[in-house]
Amino acid sequence: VLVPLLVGATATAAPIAAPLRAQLPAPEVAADTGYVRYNAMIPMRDGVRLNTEIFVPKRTSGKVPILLIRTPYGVGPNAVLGTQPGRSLYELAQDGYVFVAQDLRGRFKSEGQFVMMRAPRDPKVRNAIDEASDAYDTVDWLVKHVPNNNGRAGIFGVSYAGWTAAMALLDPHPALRAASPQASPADMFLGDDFHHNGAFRLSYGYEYATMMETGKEIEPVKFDTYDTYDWYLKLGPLANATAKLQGKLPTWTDFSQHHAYDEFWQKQTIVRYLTKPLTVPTLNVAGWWDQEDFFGPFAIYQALEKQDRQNRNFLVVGPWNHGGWNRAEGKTLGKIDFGAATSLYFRERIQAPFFRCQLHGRCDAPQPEALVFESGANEWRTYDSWPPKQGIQQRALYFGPNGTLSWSPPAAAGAAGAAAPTAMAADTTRAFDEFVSDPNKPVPYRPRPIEATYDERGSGWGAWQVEDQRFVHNRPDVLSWQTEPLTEDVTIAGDVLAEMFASTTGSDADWIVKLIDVYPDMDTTNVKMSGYQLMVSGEVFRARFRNSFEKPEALVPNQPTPVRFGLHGQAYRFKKGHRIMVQVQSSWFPVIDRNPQTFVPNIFEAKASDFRAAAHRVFRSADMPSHLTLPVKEPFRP
Ligand code: PG9
Repeated sequence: VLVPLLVGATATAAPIAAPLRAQLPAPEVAADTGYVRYNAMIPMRDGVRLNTEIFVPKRTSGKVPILLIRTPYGVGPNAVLGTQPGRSLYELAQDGYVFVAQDLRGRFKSEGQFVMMRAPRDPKVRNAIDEASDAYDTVDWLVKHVPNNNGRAGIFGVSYAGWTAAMALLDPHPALRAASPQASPADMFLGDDFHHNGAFRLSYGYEYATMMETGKEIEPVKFDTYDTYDWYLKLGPLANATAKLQGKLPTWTDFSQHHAYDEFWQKQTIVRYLTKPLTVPTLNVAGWWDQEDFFGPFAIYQALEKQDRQNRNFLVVGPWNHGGWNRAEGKTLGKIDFGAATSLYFRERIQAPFFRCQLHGRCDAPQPEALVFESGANEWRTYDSWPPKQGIQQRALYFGPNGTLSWSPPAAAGAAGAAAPTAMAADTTRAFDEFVSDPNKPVPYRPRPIEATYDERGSGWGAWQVEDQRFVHNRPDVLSWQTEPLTEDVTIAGDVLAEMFASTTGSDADWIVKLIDVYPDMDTTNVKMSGYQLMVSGEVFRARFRNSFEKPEALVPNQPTPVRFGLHGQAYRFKKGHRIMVQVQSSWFPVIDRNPQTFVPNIFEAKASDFRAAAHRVFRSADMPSHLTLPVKEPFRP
């Protein structure tokens, strides 16, 4: 329910310094929110004005800091309703802030042109702009014009707004005293929304570009097919979408032209620019099951860490999906129960104290370097680095015969002392598992129907990464290996790595590897969860990029090739009685576009006839021991 705003200044409006009064439009008072609302078109250095909603608390005993969100999703006059009980700003509001929300260039009521993930400006070009300069100019204006502010500002936000918060760190205004980039993307080719390891995120890329670039406001795609798995399959090669869109979506045109990690993607990547000593205390936030931007927060945290001489850079990771820490209590995600209200904990005990300390100067206990939620154990843990170094063993978990998974490497075949083959030539004597991957019958990434990402009737998108993987287990095109039930808990903390040897009869392939916690066959603690297959980490790798993301290369048919990639970090406890499972497959449709499996220079130009079934092998011999490397916490008794 939206609260109507009363128009007109009242006696409760905060006093404004006389010379500035003329520059601010008349305030409007939101009847029962406790804030006075101002709207301002704030001028940037190039003259473009950005629509900004400013909410000044009516009852404060002194001056208060400013908290700024810069977003492409529309700010509206009701943004301050987020301060109501149960909403995401409630805990912050208890300390007293001027809340400010701003439309990015070209979005909603702001002037100028929107450019998706606008690359940082060239400092040599006079009056050049980017999100860092827009943040700077905004903070500068706010501290000079907003009534009752204490001269300190913080910037925060989730995802796109998290990225604008991170961008503000490239050229921070002296009044910017705290930042919290939350689920911020960092690299749209290597990770995050648009590609993972070079594999194109088709459904997300298509639906997001349409939603953002059809007009200045949000316009979700209107599908004529409810199950978008069918819609995307019927669409056929990506070239059909390019033809349909007729160049109307600049971001799609960029996808189709920049199919490898070229200058276009590289110059967008924020981490390249985070090269100055960090002056602004920064709280980086991520969710272990973030379906959109999981790569970014770690990449940004790590880049800032290199510049952090005074211990101002912090990391928080909870059991959340994209932005889940801002929604409700965070006790569950999909069917997974974390035993406590983790989102509420974050807002009350981490985020509010962080800004209180940096902006109000009232500090409680110091913020730990890395505060991460260990799912499975369902407890918060602190570390003095991430990934942690002490008390961690890197242990390989090997794929074995008959679907087994073990901590021991495969034994050499044949008589003891037989020379191991050295060349990676075609060799049928090695042990392997095989499946046929058919791009015309791709494996769905979540149970169908796959509703549109932003379907207003609800979508399984937000929790797809915690779906029970039994929906694909034992499909003929999904391999799996699992341990015996564990006799002790196994806890991991750090980065998970897939190190496989694989071949295809085709000349290109995608490899998807999933690390899974298999609940007990009969789980007496919660019988309905018996046998549940929870994906703990998972990632895709497009084999054409195995040697270089800049220069894709065809695979040699039938030749075993090393495939090595990260499944990202995790902090997870596999409990006694559970099993650890690995699944490997070659499609994740339609979140990942179909690999034609026939090498073509640009998959956006592949023809229908290029999409061909191929036999894929994963080797598990002594000389090609495919495995995952897990950061296992001590004590570890396999
Ligand atoms: N994941 C969204 C996004 C961020 C940046 C670029 C493109 C998409 C978001 O939730 O804002």
